[in-house]
Amino acid sequence: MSNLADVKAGLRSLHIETPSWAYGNSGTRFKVFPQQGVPRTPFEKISDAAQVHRFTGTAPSVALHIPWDRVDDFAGLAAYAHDQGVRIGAINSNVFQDPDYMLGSVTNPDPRVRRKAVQHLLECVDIMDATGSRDLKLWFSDGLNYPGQDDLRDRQDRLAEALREVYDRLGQGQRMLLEYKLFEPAFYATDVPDWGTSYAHCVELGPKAAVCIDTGHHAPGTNIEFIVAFLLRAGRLGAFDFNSRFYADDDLMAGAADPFQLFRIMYEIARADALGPDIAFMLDQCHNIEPKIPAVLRSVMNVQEATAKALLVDRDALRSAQQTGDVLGANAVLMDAYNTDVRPLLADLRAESGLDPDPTAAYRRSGYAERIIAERAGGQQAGWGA
Ligand code: LRH
Ligand code: MN
Ligand code: MN
Repeated sequence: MSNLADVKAGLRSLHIETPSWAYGNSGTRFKVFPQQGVPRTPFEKISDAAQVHRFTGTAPSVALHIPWDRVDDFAGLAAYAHDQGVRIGAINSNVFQDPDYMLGSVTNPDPRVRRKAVQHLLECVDIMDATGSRDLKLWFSDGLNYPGQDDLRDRQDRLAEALREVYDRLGQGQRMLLEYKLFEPAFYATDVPDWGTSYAHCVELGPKAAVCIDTGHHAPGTNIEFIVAFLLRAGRLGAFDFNSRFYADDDLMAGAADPFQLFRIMYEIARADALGPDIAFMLDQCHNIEPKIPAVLRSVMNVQEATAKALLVDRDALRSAQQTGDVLGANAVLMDAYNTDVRPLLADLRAESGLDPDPTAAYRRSGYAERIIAERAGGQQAGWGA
């Protein structure tokens, strides 16, 4: 058994960043079902994110997506976040919705479009300067639908050139996180399809570049914890976009589809003593049919539960079973930890920090949900593209 004080210390060091877009309306390409009380502005999104931190004590930052969260005064937005008890986290760029990007952004064959995309990424670094954000998160939808549509290798050259310009603009303490995704919206070839491509570009760029693993961005059956272990060993794991998937990039609540996978991922993090701030543990999910703030609370708690179980793994016993070739014994050590009910432990931890042991019940009692439904009347609710 691991030492309980160590488990609690590990859990206290875990911070989970929530995404501004999780609080807005979202849906599938078939329908967005609007919900009452949804934020209309980036300020209201931050106010919702602050509720998640207020009741969990473990979600102190909120990621922005530009231009969805564009405001005139980003320093003012950061000050507002501070007043609400949170801060601005990663700045996510968006070079996937403007019509100019139909054939790609930074890998587009047209130099004018590439320039426009790079200018957007540079503007995101300006925003980081204003908000005090550490991380620039890049995801490119760039890719091809048909063989022969463009030159695969030229596109890698264009990507490298764009990344270099943006990387060189990063200030002290700022980082670039390069996210990969196997497919969608491109269906034949994606320019950053996998961790290997992202890793290779990061190594070429320098030490401020690291890989972001979005758990929904792999082929079915991919062993994500292997990728985690590999990147940790190489010092290039910068961030997670946690979410769950049953089929593709489903963006469901983290830990909902496969809590065992989340545990295996968090075990590799615990094994590397990497729960601290060097890795950004972010959520990237959309709540299409469930109420948004309670869904984010559930997700944060699911990540905490997976982490608690990972920290409970008896690493000495595991190592000795591994070294003596005790296959079943080693597996049993891992499963014992996974099968532990950690909810009482997390309830204790919350009580020790002056929080309600049940964040969801406390949120429900707070009246916040009723208040935002009453107050957020009129105006345009935020959603993808708003
Ligand atoms: C792409 C992605 C990426 C985007 C977000 C909205 O599928 O995961 O992180 O920024 O969704
Ligand atoms: Mn993502
Ligand atoms: Mn995604």
